[in-house]
Amino acid sequence: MIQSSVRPLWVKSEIDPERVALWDEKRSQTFAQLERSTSLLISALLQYFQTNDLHEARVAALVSPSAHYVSAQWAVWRAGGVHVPLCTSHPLPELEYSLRDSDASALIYDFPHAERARELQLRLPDVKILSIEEMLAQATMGIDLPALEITRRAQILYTSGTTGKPKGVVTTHANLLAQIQVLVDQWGWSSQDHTLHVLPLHHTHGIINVLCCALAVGASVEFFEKFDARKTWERIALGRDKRWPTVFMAVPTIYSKLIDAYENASAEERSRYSEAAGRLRLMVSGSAALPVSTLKRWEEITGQVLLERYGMTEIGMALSNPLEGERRPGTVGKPLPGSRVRIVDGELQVSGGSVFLEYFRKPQETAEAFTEDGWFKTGDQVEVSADGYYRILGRSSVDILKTGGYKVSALEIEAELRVHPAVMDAAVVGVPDSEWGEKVAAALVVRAGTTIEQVEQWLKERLAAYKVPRLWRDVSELPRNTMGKVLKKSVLELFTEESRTGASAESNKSR
Ligand code: MLC
Ligand code: AMP
Repeated sequence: MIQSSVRPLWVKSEIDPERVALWDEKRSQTFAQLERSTSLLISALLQYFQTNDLHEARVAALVSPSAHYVSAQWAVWRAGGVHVPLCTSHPLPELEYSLRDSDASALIYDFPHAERARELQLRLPDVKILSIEEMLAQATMGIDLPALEITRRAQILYTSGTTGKPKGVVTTHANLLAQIQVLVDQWGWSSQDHTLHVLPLHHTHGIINVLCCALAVGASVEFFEKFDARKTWERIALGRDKRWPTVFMAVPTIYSKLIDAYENASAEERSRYSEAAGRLRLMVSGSAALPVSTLKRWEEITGQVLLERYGMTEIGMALSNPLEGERRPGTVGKPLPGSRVRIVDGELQVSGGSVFLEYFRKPQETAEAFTEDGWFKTGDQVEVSADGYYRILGRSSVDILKTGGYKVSALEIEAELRVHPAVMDAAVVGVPDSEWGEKVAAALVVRAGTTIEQVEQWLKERLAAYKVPRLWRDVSELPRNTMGKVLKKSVLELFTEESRTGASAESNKSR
């Protein structure tokens, strides 16, 4: 299959170009406007690189949730490149790591991130930094589009694993097509849908399940710069230009924050919110386990039974409760068409067209992630009921945590902490938490004269905010077994003990 227009190949060709595709907090954009800016960016990109095809060169993007984000994404794809979306709130070392690891040739940025882009340029002089506003102003229309086979690499997303630094998950256009098509069909997306987009745009949930599925069918997407519970409720309760949201997707922490904001609202507001939320046609939860108490409370206040599903950056979505039929609390439903699943020693394994190609330039890690007969090993422990509903029991590795829907690696955080000259030893665990799923917690052995606050501040400049521990313990030594291995269960008890007794010593902080 070869794509002929500038639209990605999963965007239906019959969509009326005059339909509104995107809203951000200031303005709207039709599909025709989006295609025009995409064409300009393609022409600018090909001109900068003096080529008629980017041939899978990696082009990173540091762009706010906006029409600019989407036109950059479409342009990189259509010019034959690999899109590497970066997190706009990450500190410099995380951004630098993604640029280096993906061996990016260019970085597209928008105006709010100009300073960041300049700082990155100093660290990476070989990466071309391209202002999206300048590209749009200077480029001219009229380009020969490269022929694009769907087996080409399209996207790299960074995901934490059990080993070291995050790995780049490479998906092809064919993978993306498979991931999008199944959700469009199974969740009944149509051009009449309008979705509020509150998720980050450097992970698969926000990119594929919300943004791409909506645009694929001509539905519209309304971006929020950042999730805010009160703002989201108000937007749900207010039509904008006759647009009422019909679909909403989020991680469990977001539903929990929405419930809190609802409980704190006035009686008049609560009644408006309940009435409006009841009108949406679909509300989905995923990326982490949805507590049954959250599902039940959400149903009480909105009348909506959240559709819970299960997925992973490497495989897209594999299991889902149904659009029609029983959504069983505490389960993630049944295999989606196109995903084959099996359980081996309690672990879920998946194969099918949605499964990624490789970890970028990591053949060994890629080989280790698959069985000999080609099934992807998810690392999730599951069980299945007699009538086929799957339940996620937890991760096989204690070192992979989920906090606010973000996957983080305890080993990555420990390794970074050990770089600090005053940290002699460090152990990181996930402490169960009703709002965040897990809170990242660190037990440290630090040299006298250095405080936990100093280490925390230092870490914030190096790691993404969601990786920085929220709970800390200052200890004289870490619990170890006779072989010298850190006992993570005992480390966890340091924190659960703290929450049981409410004890909070001077140097042991919780937030
Ligand atoms: C922030 N805070 C945290 C925290 N993050 N506390 C504990 N643990 C965390 N992880 C605290 C801050 O310190 C601050 O405290 C307060 O919460 C608000 O901070 P914030 O940065 O404004 O948080 P907020 O924007 O509200 O972030 C919450 C969130 C965000 C849920 C919106 O975490 C988020 O967008 N998560 C989605 C991640 C996602 O898309 N995952 C999908 C991966 S793909 P104070 O005291 O200063 O107020 C995948 C595959 C699949 O998983 O299946 O989908
Ligand atoms: P990521 O690597 O960020 O794509 O996260 C994927 C992981 O999120 C999966 O391996 C699961 O551990 C977890 N996950 C996703 N959806 C669910 C869900 N509905 N319930 C429990 N865990 C989930």
